[in-house]
Amino acid sequence: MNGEPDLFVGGTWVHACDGGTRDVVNPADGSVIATVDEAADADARDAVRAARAAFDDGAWPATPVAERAALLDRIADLLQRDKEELAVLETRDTGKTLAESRIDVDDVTSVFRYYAKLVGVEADRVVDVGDPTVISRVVREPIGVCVLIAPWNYPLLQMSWKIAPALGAGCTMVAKPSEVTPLSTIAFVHLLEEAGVPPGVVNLVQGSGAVLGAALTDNADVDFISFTGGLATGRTISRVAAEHVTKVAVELGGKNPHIVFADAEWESSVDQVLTGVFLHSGQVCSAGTRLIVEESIADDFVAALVERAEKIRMGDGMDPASETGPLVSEQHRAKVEAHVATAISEGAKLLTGGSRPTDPALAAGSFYPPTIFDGCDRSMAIVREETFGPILTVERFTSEAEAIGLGNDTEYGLAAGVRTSDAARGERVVRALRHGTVWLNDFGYYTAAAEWGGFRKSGNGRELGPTGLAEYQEIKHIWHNTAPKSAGWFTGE
Ligand code: TXE
Repeated sequence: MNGEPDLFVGGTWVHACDGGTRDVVNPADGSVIATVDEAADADARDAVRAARAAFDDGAWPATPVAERAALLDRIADLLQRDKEELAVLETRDTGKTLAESRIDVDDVTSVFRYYAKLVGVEADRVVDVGDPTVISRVVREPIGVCVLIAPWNYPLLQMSWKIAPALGAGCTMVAKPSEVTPLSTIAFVHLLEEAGVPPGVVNLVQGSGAVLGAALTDNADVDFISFTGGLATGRTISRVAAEHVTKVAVELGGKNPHIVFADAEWESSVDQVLTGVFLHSGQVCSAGTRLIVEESIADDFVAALVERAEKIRMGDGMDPASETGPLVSEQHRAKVEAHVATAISEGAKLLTGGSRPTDPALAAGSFYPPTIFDGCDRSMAIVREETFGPILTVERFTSEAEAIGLGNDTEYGLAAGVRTSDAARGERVVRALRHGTVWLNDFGYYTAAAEWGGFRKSGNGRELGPTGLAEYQEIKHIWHNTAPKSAGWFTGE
């Protein structure tokens, strides 16, 4: 960063082989906050080779579980020691508020602590095969060389959801953060080095997916790819990896319904629908972007939302008065604006927002205000496609079956919320929704111990929880006969 090498290959910090660099921009004011090395294809290939060598010839895959767990705990300690520094980097790079970045570092810490405990207790399985001379065991082994590709909305958090279980399982890896937001990951890899991660176990390259994609994903030396990002990229990676039959887990965002029944508790429902969609300016894969509200309360509910949305304070994430920051980049704001224009042309009724803020203090940043559209339906792109911005659409229903139908009427399936004071109905609806996480009378929360991932086009595989560790493990069945004897099938006569 700023002259220091930023690529970490085989335990050494190096510059890009072709001298490439990229300016990193603070989206709150458009200023360049750092210049980092931008890897070339050859750098990514070196990184995969280093990870391969560390897996095939290094000690890490067979390091005792207790040592791996101790390393994860040390990483958690260092995260807390450097919490403020990491949070500031994250805020300046992504635009999110400092309060949110601090929460991210705490969450990341809890993920390392969780896997530090879990790797020690996940036991092998002994299977009874009906023959007392046979000891049959099912054991878990590290899957091998992992490529970890993260997006820009939660750079440190998304990468840690991958690195923690990968390290815990005994894998080696190449991490590639988004080229838009590499800073916290670079700082984090310095922490991993300090914590004692052996050379070659974690390698880091940053740069454009288009340039590095082939080396990282179309590569027979890679055993597993964990990707979080957009649907189009997830499809490409899955297709390319299939050529090598490489295992892939992808988390590809969502178009998440938040269903509000007329009997829902009013204050918390208004508040959480608002937070669920406008937190981090809607740049959240599980953002509740589709409000599906019972007709009898819809007008009043939407009016209350508009009133609250117009009071949200936008500003630089470093300013404690800011409740939400800018979009991550000018390029991303252009995408959001294009979606809004299409929504208006398709007949959605704009209630608030819908154009850049006029406050001169926000003019240099890529800010976009909370925006609400009423009168929406599935024929509209704004209801079907992920915008990844502060846009809420409103659809109405009159029966429970209709609410469930609308909630499932999406090609995605990452997350959903249901709000009702009728417990039996709550249970019926959460079970009927085809989404990876469903919140009942709450929204947006997760824990390291519970799986996270999508149904349908929101992806496959899971992060967090025991399944998040299992993704990084191969399963081996060991059949051991303690009293060897002939099979007796071919008689030899
Ligand atoms: O994502 P990309 P983008 C959605 C959101 C957003 C859209 C596009 O709707 O507007 O995706 O965002 C790397 N081989 N989400 O273009 O391209 C890339 O460098 C290997 C949802 O920023 O998918 C980055 O590190 N890697 C999401 C990562 O993929 C490649 C969070 C994600 O970038 C690659 C972010 C390739 N061919 C955006 N091409 C979520 N699920 O939370 C790109 N990359």
